[in-house]
Amino acid sequence: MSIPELIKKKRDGGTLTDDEIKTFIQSVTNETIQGSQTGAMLMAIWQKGMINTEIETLTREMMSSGEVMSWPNEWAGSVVDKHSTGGVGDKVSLVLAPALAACGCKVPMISGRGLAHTGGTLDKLESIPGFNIHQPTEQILEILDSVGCCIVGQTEMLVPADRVLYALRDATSTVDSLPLITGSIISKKGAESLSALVLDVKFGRAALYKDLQSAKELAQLLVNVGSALGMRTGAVLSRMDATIGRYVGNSLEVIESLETLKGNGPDDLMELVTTLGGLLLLMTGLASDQSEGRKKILDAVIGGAALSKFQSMMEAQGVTNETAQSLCSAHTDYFNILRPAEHRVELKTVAGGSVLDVDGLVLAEVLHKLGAGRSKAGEPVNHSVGAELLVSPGQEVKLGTPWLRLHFEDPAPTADQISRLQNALTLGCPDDTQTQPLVQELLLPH
Ligand code: IUR
Repeated sequence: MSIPELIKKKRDGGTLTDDEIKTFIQSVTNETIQGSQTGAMLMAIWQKGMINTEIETLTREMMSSGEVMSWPNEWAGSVVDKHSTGGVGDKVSLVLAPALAACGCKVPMISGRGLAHTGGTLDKLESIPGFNIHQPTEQILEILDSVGCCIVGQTEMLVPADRVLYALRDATSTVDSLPLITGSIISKKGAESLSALVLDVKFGRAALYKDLQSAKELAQLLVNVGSALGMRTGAVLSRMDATIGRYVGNSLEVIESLETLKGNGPDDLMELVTTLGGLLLLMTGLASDQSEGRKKILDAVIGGAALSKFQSMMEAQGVTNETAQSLCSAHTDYFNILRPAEHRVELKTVAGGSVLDVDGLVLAEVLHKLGAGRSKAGEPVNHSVGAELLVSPGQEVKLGTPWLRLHFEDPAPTADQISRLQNALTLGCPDDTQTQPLVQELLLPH
């Protein structure tokens, strides 16, 4: 079938055969298809959807469009990774990767950059002087052998079809399609040849999906397709309304991650780290149940083994020994190493009451405008811009209590942005405090 015939078949609601999907993905990879044709096919998929077997084939073909990593036989069963659908203040990977390595896993974590209001693990790590996220495959192997974990960017050779499709999805308003999201996420994890994968699928006002039901639909599809590709795949459905932890912004999130690795982590971050890590240890057989898995991860963090892995990972990825050691020491002055923002301002409460809510989306949107995030792929970010939340839900505050410390440079926040931030804080009566579970549900592998 020709490409126009394939587009017509999907446009009219047909089911593409394995060979037809293969033809489409190969022509994307070889660049023999026109951009307009790819755009039309993406829109046809967005509108008509795909059945499960089509999604599996799409994902498999995308995965095979480039290099598929291979690992030494001794690592069989222990190569793991996690993926998050994106959040505000989401620094889980920075703590989880070294904690898993400390528990005996091999973690070739291939992460992404931030876009719009969501942050990216690679941007966070690049606020550490010298940290190099570009590592060729041979180097990744060496770091996994000596340290057990690395956090790197996608190499040119890994899933080239996704690079093309992702850029065109952005340009054709076809990002929010379940088959296309699944193909994109799982093909990259499949190319890492993982034994086990855990997905943190978020729902809430600061998440890709606002409601639990849609997030669950995506989570189930990701689990099914990941399993079909031979990875033990589980998912966690977690709430994304406020921020994870108290610090948002690249450098600030590195600080909060290091503090967590030193045993001073906030409860919500620790809950996500132990839940996701516990599930992975269960799936690899390194724990006999979820609670043993959680405990092993907790011990690795509290006992300092994860911190020591993080230090070795920094050194293996280009940070000098002196800097890495200093960042990991007990009473470090982080801003001696991480560049501080030129200005700080504290916002004060305009009434008294009990802290009911902080809108993480508003916080992230304002920080994005102040330079902490990017609007288009390839734009630089300002690592120093961010915010520290100075209050926690349920806390009683008086009028004039500092509740947010903003770190900014140029541009400075406008009066309108300050007012948006002030409105992001909801105060009320203590009786109105509602605590909903952060982790709503787990989807275990079949
Ligand atoms: N992250 C990905 O890797 N792919 C996607 O399609 C989305 C997020 I949305």
